[in-house]
Amino acid sequence: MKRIKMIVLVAFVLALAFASFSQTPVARAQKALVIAFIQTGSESGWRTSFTDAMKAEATKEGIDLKFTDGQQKQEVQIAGIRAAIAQKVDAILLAPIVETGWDAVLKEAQAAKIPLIEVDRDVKVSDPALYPVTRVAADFTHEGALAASFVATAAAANPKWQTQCNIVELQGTTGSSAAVDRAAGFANVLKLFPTLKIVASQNGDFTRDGGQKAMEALIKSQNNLQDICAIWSHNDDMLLGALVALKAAGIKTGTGGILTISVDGVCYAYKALADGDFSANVVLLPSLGVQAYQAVRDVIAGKTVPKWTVMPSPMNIGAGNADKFQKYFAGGCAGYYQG
Ligand code: GYE
Repeated sequence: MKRIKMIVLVAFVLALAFASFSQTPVARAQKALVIAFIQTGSESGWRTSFTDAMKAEATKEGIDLKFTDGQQKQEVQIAGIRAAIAQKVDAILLAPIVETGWDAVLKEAQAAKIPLIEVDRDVKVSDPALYPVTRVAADFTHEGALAASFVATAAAANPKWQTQCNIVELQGTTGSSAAVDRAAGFANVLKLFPTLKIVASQNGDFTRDGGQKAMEALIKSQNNLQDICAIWSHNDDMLLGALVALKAAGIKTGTGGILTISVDGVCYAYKALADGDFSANVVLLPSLGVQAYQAVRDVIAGKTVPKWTVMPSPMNIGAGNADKFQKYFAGGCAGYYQG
């Protein structure tokens, strides 16, 4: 009897050992990375493409992505971060709507030892120790500088604007790093060109509707834009909205008209470039998923990560390049962005 008991016990121990030996690596490999992605909302075509790209890449990489739509409200984003902390996710990706007001919740994420990584816009913190572990984003200041360089070059080439180029500006969400940095980059370059001047700015909140309303106001306040040389818009959607107002007022932009430049490179912007309504465009890639998820893995693995992974922002010039842009909207802009 004792012997039988002994055999049963040995068999049981062996079975347990075999089970743990054969299952642990499998179980470990199957444990998906759980990442919370706290998005600003869905204000623009670029934003929607960015959300779609983050989700698609997560699926491809087997990541369990917990998505929060911030609905353009910082409180909703903060609540999303707190929920992610409570869920004990592996990491949090934040696209902050505005720069300030994050100190408390960043402290909470740090206390919970959950790495928080920025994608897209930036934050400003009162204590550098609170700054997110790393950031994956384009350089918005550079984008603004590129836009101003385009206006300076194009104005210099046109006898009408060589001596004076008055610019109107459509600004993105107040307090967002995308609006603040783009405005600063543009202003930096403008300082070098005394004949170039921003004569009026209007906020369009990065939306089409906002851009249209802002342009309607500018058309009224700026004498039907008669003395305006260029329109500088912090994103494509506002300029696309503005185009509705401009066309209704019979004001020509792009080829043979007021210069325009905006940032993003959504599908409809390529169409406007090809149609001669937009003059130029700075491209912002929405596909930040690969770099963002790699950053999460690196941080979790304890690797040293750069403070900022800068994504490229090339520029497209409309004139003479219509054929080159066809491929972007050949499908009818069904998915909005086809870049
Ligand atoms: O250009 C705009 C969006 O934060 C850089 O936000 C981003 C900007 C983008 O709504 O379309």
